[in-house]
Amino acid sequence: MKLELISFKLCPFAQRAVILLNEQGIDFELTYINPMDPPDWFKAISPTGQVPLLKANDQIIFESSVITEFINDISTTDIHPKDVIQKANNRSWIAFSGDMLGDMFDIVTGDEEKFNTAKKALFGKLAKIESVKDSKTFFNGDEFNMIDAAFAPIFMRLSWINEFTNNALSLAEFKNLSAWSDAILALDVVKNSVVDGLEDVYYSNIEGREGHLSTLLVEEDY
Ligand SMILES: N[C@@H](CCC(=O)N[C@@H](CS)C(=O)NCC(=O)O)C(=O)O
Repeated sequence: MKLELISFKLCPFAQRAVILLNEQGIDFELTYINPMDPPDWFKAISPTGQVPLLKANDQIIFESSVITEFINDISTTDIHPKDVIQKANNRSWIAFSGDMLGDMFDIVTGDEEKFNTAKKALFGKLAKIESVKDSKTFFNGDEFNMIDAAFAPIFMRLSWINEFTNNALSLAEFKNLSAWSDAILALDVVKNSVVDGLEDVYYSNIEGREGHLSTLLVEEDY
């Protein structure tokens, strides 16, 4: 099957698909566009105007959660836990994590009031996850599953923000979540899921947005 993933370098939703494709050892072509200024060919094939978009032979698959499930469907190994209740529970938390990316967008772009509201909302969600997470390496235990891939872009961006600021979004109060984040971010499949230098681009993106978060940046040399 010929696969082409249409992506945007900074997109956390597209990053999930890249992690899954690489973890499952599936060959694919990666094409970057800027969804804020999309080329005509993209407008013609995208129902939502959003990335990620997966072209499988000539069919268009959109919505990152559908794309990642499709990638798992065509894989030789199942990246979900076997138990159907545990699998459904994982999918629930994956859906929950989508709203966390919305909070993070407001954190990066918002003025002080919006930043504080979004931070409160994000930390409320993190506390809920901490309450169900145990001390095992990954969400379900020793194996890296789809839910871990779904949280990777969130943890990567939180760690960058903490590095760029005086730990503005520190996870220290969430012991199990912090250890989970460290385990995920240490994996090559996660490190290699973004282009080299994306951290600098993310820093510039925060600066360029001129929101409250940009006033908290402490490093000058990104
Ligand atoms: N629900 C979508 C969200 C994807 C999304 O928000 N993509 C952003 C880039 S990270 C985008 O394409 N934004 C352009 C737009 O909304 O017009 C998914 O999970 O695939």
